[in-house]
Amino acid sequence: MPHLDKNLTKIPLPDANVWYAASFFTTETSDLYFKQLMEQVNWKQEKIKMFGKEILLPRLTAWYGDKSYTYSGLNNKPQPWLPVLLQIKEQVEAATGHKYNSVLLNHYQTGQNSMGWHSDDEPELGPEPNIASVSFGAERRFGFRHRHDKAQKNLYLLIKHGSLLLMQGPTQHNWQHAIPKTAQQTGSRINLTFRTIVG
Ligand SMILES: O=C(O)CCC(=O)C(=O)O
Ligand SMILES: [Mn+2]
Repeated sequence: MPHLDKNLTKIPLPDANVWYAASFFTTETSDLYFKQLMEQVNWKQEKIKMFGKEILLPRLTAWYGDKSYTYSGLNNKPQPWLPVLLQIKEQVEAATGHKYNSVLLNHYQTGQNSMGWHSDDEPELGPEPNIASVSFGAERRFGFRHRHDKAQKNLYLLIKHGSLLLMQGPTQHNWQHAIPKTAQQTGSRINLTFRTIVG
């Protein structure tokens, strides 16, 4: 299978450009980042409006970076970069060959926390967004679902502690992704998606 960086392997998904490195960070480094992010990030459970009703997001979130960003109707005012986030960003930029100016963080506290099917296709991400996704903590299933071609089967990856997943090119146009709930006993998982807000 083709390789981008020494660790990144291409996922065979048609109409997409997705790369994955299961052990992007060592276990030791991943344990340290997990602890620092748990303690230092300003985690909040946000309320969003859905069908005219206020609901709580089923996970904790935080937004850091240089630009604000509208997502699920929330205008996310960025918080200034933390040193740990800049450290991770630099390594991700070197491996993926892209620069990022923001990061959205998600903290899934149990298997009941989740992320519904969506594409990261907001206009401020530009026509072909580069989304670099780093995960620490519990392993969770990450699903891909084709947006237009019913013949394409869903694909599920088990996302590892210290891994990197890169979605680029036409991926967001053609596929949605999600973190489904699980009935299994699952500890905390933290995910960081590095993005570039244009304009
Ligand atoms: O937690 C994940 O792996 C996915 C996060 C995600 O899709 C997002 O933040 O847009
Ligand atoms: Mn996403």
